[in-house]
Amino acid sequence: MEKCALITGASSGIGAACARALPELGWKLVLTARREDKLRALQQELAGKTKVHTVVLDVRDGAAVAAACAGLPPEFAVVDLLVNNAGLALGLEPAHQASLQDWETMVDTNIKGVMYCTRAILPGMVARNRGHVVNIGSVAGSWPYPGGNVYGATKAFVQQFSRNLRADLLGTAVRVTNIEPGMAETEFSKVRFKGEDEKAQRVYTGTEPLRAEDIADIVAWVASVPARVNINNVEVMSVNQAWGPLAVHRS
Ligand code: NDP
Ligand code: 8X3
Repeated sequence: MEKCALITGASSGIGAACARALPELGWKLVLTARREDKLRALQQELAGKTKVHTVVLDVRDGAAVAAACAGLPPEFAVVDLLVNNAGLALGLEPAHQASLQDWETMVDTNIKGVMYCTRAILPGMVARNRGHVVNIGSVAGSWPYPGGNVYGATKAFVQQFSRNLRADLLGTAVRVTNIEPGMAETEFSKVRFKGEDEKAQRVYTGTEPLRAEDIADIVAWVASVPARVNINNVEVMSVNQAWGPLAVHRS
């Protein structure tokens, strides 16, 4: 039986890689993002591999999320895997110089978007007593770094929300996983630095970061383990990334 996965932010990076990885495991797909052309291209690429339904959706719009999830065509209406992947970082300025608008966009996307999508899909999972919510958090949710201020805080929300979902869902067969990647080469830095391509590219120069496919493989794995197993969280970095020492200011 084909099961249905709904992926937010499927138009690039990790979300698109998940869309490419899941069909091999028998998943049909609902792909959502704001960029319709990218969704359509991916739908065409996957034709013949699985059934794909696309929905142009801005996860910041709670009413639109609720309507989209309630209005899925019957063939895609039973979502057994929700991948809350849509998200972004904007800017790397220290808190006293950062843009308040950027902060609001990150909160609206990374926090409220995850809330809206989860709240729309989860009741069906609980009613059927099966399903899996996979959130794409970040190492930034656990580990601070200069300029990570609100972005890291949104991912800390995702981490604790994931744990609290598990607490609420105890006694059901619905699973929750938070995947916490480190640096992965996607459109992430291009978005963070608002199209400053050279600055974005410098993030990855001279190193080998994670690839979107590496995270998609983990999504596929956590969704494939036996139903009795819940992978709570997976923190993953490139072998070229690790923690730094605590910083000390000396005058
Ligand atoms: P990309 O920029 O390549 O992809 C981000 C995706 O999110 C795009 O498909 C974009 O689609 C979508 N998106 C952004 N805002 C919205 C919105 N308001 N509504 C709907 N979709 C939206 O970056 P990544 O693939 O790297 O990012 C995916 C997730 O992984 C994010 O949550 C990110 O925080 C997380 N992550 C990334 C890491 C990295 O180093 N790359 C490391 C750790 C976590 P569109 O613009 O078409 O709407
Ligand atoms: C993305 C990883 O280190 O750029 O979440 O915040 S990092």
